[in-house]
Amino acid sequence: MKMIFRWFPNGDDSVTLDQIRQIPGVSGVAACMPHIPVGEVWQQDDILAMRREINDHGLEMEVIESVNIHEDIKKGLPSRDRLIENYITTVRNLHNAGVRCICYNFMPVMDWARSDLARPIEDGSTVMSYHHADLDGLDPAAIGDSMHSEARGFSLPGWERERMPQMSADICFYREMPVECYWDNIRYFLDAVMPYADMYDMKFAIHPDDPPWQLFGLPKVITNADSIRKFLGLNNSSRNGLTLCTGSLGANGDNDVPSMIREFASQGRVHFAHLRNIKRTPPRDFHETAHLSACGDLDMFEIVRALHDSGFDGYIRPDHGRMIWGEQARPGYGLYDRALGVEYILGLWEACEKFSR
Ligand code: CS2
Ligand code: MN
Repeated sequence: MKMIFRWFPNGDDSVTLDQIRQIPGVSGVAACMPHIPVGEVWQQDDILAMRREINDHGLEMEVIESVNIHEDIKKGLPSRDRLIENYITTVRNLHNAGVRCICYNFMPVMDWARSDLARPIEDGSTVMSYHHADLDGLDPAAIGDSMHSEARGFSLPGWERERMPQMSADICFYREMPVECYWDNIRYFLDAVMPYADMYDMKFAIHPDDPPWQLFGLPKVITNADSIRKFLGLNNSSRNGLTLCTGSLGANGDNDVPSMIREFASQGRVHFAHLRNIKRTPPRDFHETAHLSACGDLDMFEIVRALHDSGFDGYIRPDHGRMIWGEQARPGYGLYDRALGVEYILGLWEACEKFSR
């Protein structure tokens, strides 16, 4: 298992590589290139320059989060073949730079959605929260505007400003699409790309939908154990795997996250784990919390133990944290609470290791 930390290059992060290096037990970062428009090739030289910067700070760059999928691929438009070719070129360039694992998602139109990026909780910190009734029925472009106004100037991957004007039209497009067509488009992508994943020994780790239920009438597909089984069955390569995001899947109280980990990690299909905790207000509302089990509804000990018992040897990172101690950072992505999360997870892992001897 390797513990890593998400990091955005080019000054698009309040957290520095020097700070990340000083978090005990962190060996590398999950890096990205959000300044490259989705669908364009990531050039070898740019990737190598980013890797050099990361390596010069004593950290590894084995994971990319994310290489996003162009909307035309998700829609199944004729232009997808050229875009998939670009994707494969990017995979090759990343492989040449030593990258081993790519996190991506197949969420239509947008990445995760929240109604509030800075909701105060009892301890005086702020967290991201989701109130279903506040979001559904609203114009997503207006939601995007309000998210950007709370993002302190940092990028919000999946909510790129240039895509906002197109959002409503895209949503209408998907509402007309039978969900099986959407699955066909996933399969088409996997059939095209997985041979190269095998050739370049690149692990593909799809991130579940966040939240894991329908919003804006969009198809949501990676939401529970059944849908993950279906997804993995589309392509049987062991490199066709998951980013097991506990907060995303755990937002639905019917999802037994430790048992999902036991099933999929023991098959070698979990390549990357995002660990965070949430507090649910059923049926559809939740807010994010500190990582500690006592702070939320997820049992982080059982989650870490399930990974450990399954022989998990992929990457783990803390996911969203609270904003604490007056920090000003990208919502969910401050240094302090995620660093606390790292140490807690590593403590649980060490206990699992020692008890299993
Ligand atoms: C992340 C996702 O910030 C987050 O919630 O877990 O945005 C994740 O990076 C993407 O969905 C992966 O493609
Ligand atoms: Mn996640």
